[in-house]
Amino acid sequence: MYTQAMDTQGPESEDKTLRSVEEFQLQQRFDATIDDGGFIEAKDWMPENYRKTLVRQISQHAHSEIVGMLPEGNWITRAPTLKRKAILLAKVQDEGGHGLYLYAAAETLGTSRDQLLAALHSGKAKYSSIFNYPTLTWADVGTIGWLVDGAAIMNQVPICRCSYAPYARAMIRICREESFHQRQGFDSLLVMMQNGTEAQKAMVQDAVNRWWWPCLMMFGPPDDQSPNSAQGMRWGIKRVSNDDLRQKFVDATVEQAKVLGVTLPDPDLKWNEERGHWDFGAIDWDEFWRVVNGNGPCNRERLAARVKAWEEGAWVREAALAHAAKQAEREPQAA
Ligand code: FAQ
Repeated sequence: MYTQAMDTQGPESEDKTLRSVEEFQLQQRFDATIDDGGFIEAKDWMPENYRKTLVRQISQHAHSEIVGMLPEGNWITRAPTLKRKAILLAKVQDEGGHGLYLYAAAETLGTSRDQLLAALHSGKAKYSSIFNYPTLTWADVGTIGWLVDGAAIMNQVPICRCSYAPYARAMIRICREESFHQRQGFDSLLVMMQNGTEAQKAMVQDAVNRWWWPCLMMFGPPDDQSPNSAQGMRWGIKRVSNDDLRQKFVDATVEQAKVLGVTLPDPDLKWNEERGHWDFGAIDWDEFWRVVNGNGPCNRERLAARVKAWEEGAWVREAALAHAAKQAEREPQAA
């Protein structure tokens, strides 16, 4: 029960105290759910910073998916066979679908899709650094599947247990599809490495050389330089740290590289018996921040492509709205 003292304090202060006591209880319930490893639904009370953090991360993730359609989309018309073209088309469409699930998950937190996209188009919102690198040859497409989707899965599987249930649910389906993406990329490279000409093998090695380090950067800055990690882990949004995920990715990929017959471009890559992990060389964090801050090889091109697609799609949005308005007009008559 609220205290008697509040009865003597007049309506304004009473409201304030009531609100704070209620809020305190809501916060306690929220903390207990998080501590028990439970899930928060869209209708549940949540602290404002939890909401903001989720909108930030989920929308960045959604933007990454749709900007991520561009580097591979660049090769749809030039895929070497009908089979590879069909696979690539399906993969790029999947990435578009992932963007839509994620925008829908972000919208449940009270931010509209128009607001989210406006932040992307103005350059205010971030998306994954990896999609600011060019796809120079066909081997880049296979390498993106193998390494970029491989890194994405490593990061995304723990998000299937994220404390925000709509995000966790979206991730389950996304991870299943990403796993097909990774396999098709590996398969495409394996065919070239096993049956290809010397020039094709060299093309694969060159692609791996260019994508390896940017892939390691995908996991974000080192833990001790990651401002969002501690709170993200506390809230169960992040389940595994940036550095731990990066290490897991290196450990898994070294073995896959052996099967493919490619060399990973790191002279410091060495098995560490004591740690039970592969040691790897220093990452160029200056390059990472340059790319994140808009100065990577393709940042301007990627953003321009998204803005163009948005502007050229205006008539579709207008037509859909006009159709919905007409239907709404007809419905009462039908009733
Ligand atoms: N690129 O404090 P932290 C895919 C930013 S999907 C750009 O460690 P946090 C599928 C970070 O936002 C790939 N910015 O941040 C696909 C923060 O800035 P802010 C995307 C980055 O959030 C495959 C600042 O640095 N996946 O590939 C990057 O705790 C093939 C400090 O960092 C996701 O988004 C980066 N790489 O951890 C599609 C997964 N790293 O916001 C097409 C969900 C960090 O404070 C083709 N996201 N930053 O201004 C996450 O797991 C996390 O957000 C991290 C970053 C791990 C990315």
